[in-house]
Amino acid sequence: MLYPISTDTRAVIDLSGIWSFVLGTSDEFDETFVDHPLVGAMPMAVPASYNDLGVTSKIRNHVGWVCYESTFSVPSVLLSERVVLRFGSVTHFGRVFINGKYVGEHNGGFTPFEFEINKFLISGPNRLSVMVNNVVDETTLPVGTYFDQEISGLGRVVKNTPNFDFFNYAGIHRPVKIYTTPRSYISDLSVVTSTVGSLGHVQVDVEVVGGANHLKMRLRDEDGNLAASGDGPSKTLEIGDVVLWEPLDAYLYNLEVDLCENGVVLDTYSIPVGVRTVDVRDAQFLINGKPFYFKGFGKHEDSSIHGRGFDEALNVADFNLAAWIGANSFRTAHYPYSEEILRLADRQGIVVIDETPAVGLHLNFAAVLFGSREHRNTWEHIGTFANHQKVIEELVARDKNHPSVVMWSIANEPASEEAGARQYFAPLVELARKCDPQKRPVTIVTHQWATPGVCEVAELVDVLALNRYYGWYVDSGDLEAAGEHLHQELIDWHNLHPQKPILMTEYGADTVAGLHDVDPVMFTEEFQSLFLSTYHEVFDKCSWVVGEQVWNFADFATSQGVLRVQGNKKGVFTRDRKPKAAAHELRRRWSSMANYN
Ligand code: BDP
Repeated sequence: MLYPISTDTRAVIDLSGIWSFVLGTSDEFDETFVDHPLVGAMPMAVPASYNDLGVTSKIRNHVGWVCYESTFSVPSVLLSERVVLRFGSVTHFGRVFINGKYVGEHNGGFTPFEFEINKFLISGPNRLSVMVNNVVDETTLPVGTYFDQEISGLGRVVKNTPNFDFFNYAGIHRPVKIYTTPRSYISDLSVVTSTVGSLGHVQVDVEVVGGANHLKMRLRDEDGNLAASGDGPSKTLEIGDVVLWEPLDAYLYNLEVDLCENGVVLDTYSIPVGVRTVDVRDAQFLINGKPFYFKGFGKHEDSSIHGRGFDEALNVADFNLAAWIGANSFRTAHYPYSEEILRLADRQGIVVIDETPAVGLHLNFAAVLFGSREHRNTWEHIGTFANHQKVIEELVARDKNHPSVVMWSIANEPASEEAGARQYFAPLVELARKCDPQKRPVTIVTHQWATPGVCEVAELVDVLALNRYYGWYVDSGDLEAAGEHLHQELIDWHNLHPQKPILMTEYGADTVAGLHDVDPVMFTEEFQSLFLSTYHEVFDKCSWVVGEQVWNFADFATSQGVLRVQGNKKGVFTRDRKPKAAAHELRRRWSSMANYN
C-alpha cells in the first residue's frame, strides 16, 4: 500500500484537527450514532488516543465502542478523480460511515486502511463518522481477556484485560487523509536493491489499475541528477558509483514513476530508495556485507497526553535523543509504528526491526507468575492465527520498501516453550518470507523461559532474538548470578545454533528517576547502570551476539498492577524524555563503539 503524497497528479487533504466524540457501550454499536449528527459530543483531537484527553477514568478506562465525527468537503475540481479516504491507523477496530452510509471497516489497530469514497460524496459538507472499538480478546492481536458477566450484588461487570505490558490506548491514532488519484493509477510498487562492485541495482516492480500501462522510471540522486532511468512495469535500474544507504549515514535516491498513455502522463508517484543489502551468515548480521552491531532500544509509541497518538515532534526529539546516546537502531515493540516514523528512520539511517502486533500469545504468564489461573495450552486455545496472517501481510505490504527496515519480528514473547508453537509459527515465518520481495531475515522474540532445547521456534528463525531479565525477574537484585546465568545461556544457544546470530532485544530494570542509594539496590538509578554494564560485559565476551537493545527507550504507561509504579519504569529516559543516570553510561559505551564490528 502506497503512502499518500501529493504529486503533479495527486492531491492530499489532511483531516487532522478537532472532531466530535462520544462514548458508546461495550455492546454492538448504536446505529443512532451515525444516522444523524452526534448530540452531546465532546471535542476530541485527531490523531490521538482518546484515553488521556478525557482526563477522567470513565474515558481513560472505557471498554467497547466510541464514536468520532467530523465533516469535510472535497473541492469540485477533484471530483472527477478517484477520491480515497485513508486512515493511518484506528485502534483496534474501525467502522466508517459517510453521511450515515456504511463505507467499510478494518480490524487491527496498527496498519493503514482506505476506501474509495466517490459514490458516498454529496456537494457541500460530508459527515464522516468513525465507530471505534478497543476490545482485545483471544482472537485479536494484541491479545487480551474480555469479561462480561452478571455478578450478583454488582450487576453487569465488563472488564477487558490486556495480555501485554502497555496501556491499551485506543482511538484514531494516526492521520486521516483524503487523497486523489487519476482513474488509471499506480497502485503499488516494490523495490529490491543489490550491488555488484561499485554498481547499484534497483529492481522496481510497479502495479497499475486502469487501462494505461506504459511506465517510465527515473532514479535521481540527492542533488536531483538523473542516476538511472528505464521503461516498463518491471525493470532493474543500474546506478554507477552507487552511494549506499548506511546505518546513521543514510543516502536516499528518489524514484519517480510515471504512468503514461499516448505520451501523456496520467499518474506520477515517487518514493525514496536506499540502496543497501541485508544478510545473515556465520552468526553475523550483515548490512552491505559488513557485520552490523545493533545498539539501541525496544521502544513504544507512548507519551503523556497523546498516549499512542501520532506525534511528529516527539518522533523528531526521540531520534535526536537516540543520536545523542549513540544508538543506531530500535525495534517497533510491540506493533507496527507510524509510516511517518519509518520515513524518518530512512532519512536518518536508523535501523529498524519491524514488529507485528502479535504480543500476548501466552495464556499462562499469569498462571506461572501468580498461580492465579489454571494452565491452558496456548496453541490449543488461542484463536489468533487468521489475524496473525493478516497482520504479517499488512505489515510487509506497508513497509517492504523502507531501507531502514532490516528484519521482521513476527511476534513478541509467544508461548514458544509450549507444545504446538512450532506448528503455529512455521507457516507464519514462511508467509513473511513469501510476502517480502527483499527476503529480509525473520525473527520471533522469545522470553526468559524459552531456553535452549525448550524453545520450539528457534529453528525456524534467522536470528535468535532474546528478551532476558536475569537480575530482575529472576536472580532479582543479584547481578553476579545474573551475569553468570546470562553468559551460560548465550553459550548454550551458540552451541545449539552456531550459525545463528543472537540479538538481545530486551534487557532492563525498572528505575524510578531520582531514587538513589550507596548500594545499588533495585529500582535505583545506580542499579539500572550496574544492571546494564553487567549485561554488556557478557555481550563483549560473545562474538555471536550481534546487538543490544535495552528495554526501554523511555518509561511508558501500562495497566495498573503490583509490578508497575505508575507505568513501566524501565526507560533509560523518563516518560518526558529526561535521561536517567544509565543514559550517560550508555552514551559513553555506544559513542565509542562503531556500527560495524
Ligand atoms: C517483556 C515484554 C515487555 C515488558 C517487559 C517488562 O516483552 O513488553 O514491558 O517484559 O516486564 O516480557 O518490563
